Amino acid sequence: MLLDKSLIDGHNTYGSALHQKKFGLLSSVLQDEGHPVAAIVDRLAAFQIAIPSWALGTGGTRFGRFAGGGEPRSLEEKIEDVGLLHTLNQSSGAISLHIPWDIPQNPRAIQQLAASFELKFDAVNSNTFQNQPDQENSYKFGSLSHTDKAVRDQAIAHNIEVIRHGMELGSKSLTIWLSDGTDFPGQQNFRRSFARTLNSFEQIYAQLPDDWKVFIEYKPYEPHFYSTVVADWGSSLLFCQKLGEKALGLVDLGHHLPNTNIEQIVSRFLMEGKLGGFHFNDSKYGDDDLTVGSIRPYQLFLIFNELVDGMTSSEVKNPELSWMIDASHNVKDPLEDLLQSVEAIKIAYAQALIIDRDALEKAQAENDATQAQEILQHAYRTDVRPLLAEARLQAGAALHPVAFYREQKIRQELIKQRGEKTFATGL
Ligand code: PSV
Ligand code: MN
Repeated sequence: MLLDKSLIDGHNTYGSALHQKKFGLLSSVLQDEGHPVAAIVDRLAAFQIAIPSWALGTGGTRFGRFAGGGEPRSLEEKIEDVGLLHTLNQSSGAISLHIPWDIPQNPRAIQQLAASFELKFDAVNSNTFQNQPDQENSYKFGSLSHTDKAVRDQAIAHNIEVIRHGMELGSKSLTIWLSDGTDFPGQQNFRRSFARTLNSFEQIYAQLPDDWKVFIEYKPYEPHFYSTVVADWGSSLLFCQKLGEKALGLVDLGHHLPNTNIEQIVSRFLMEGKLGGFHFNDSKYGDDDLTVGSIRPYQLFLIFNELVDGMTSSEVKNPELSWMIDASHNVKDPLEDLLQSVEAIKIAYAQALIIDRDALEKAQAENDATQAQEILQHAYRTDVRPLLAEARLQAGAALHPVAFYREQKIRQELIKQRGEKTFATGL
């Protein structure tokens, strides 16, 4: 769906006076505190977060799926939806595809379509967690870690095929989430499963183009409930260290056991120059894939504190990161949900940018835990939303993307175009 930009101008003109008042007040306070407001706004405007192709339709659970209307029916429509998001917020300038859910039939045309919305292709994702109808060997007992070489070879070939699809589109990275694991003690030998997986990863790694990276995503459980081959950041880091410099860890916020200190994991990965990127989402209990920032916004802020610290410290040598969302659920309009997720990520980033780092370092040197908390929470409790709105305004996006989406009845329009009962490929 193509949006008439003059509608955005109208929306922005209407909201402009109130925005200027809020932005003016915040700018003057931040400037008094010594923050370079214009530079912060520029950094926020430049920050892009990739949208997962599988989150554009309504998610489901193993008990059911309540599809909404107007879901994208093809890869082309998924790209159009991400284009729409990007037009609304100018912060969603990339899409992350999942193969075989999103096989591009005509890569040139797909690339042109994406370029028409100023979209790039972020990491391509392989899928050896589901059997495909025409597939010879089953992944019931694993894929890259399988005891049977024929199954491993099939899974390796799939990953290489995904790299090929990515190359055709201009993607520069492959994300491997390996669901392999066991459900019962004794089912497999941990050491041998690891060795088989490493060997499979090595064969995939050998096929990576020079300017590509591979992200190794970890997850403690699900679909298997006793053990997972790449269960945690330690296993991911171990594989990455053995594979070489193009292999980097991927942190999916939902892939941790309750109360794990994710910000410390982020710091450790950065310290080793081994952080590849993120799958942002939020959760209360497990891998809930809820809207980013909806449950634990303080944790998200603490993660960004580590990221800003790592990205600005001369001691840290980490490649550029891939910022991606991995969320989807039953009850919200997926496009509204994604707008909220992007906003939450940028809020955490903006808050982390206004932490008084010199003062924090001093408090740490003096073991002043009270002062350290004052400093962090002063930044966290600052309402930075006018900075984000200003960044959007300067970039030509909508001042209030969700409100605009509703004013313009965009979902209703998509339903008119695509129908009430449509089905996006994905989980
Ligand atoms: C697995 O839970 C995961 O986080 C992986 O990133 C998959 O690619 C994605 O969700 C979609 O199933
Ligand atoms: Mn993920």
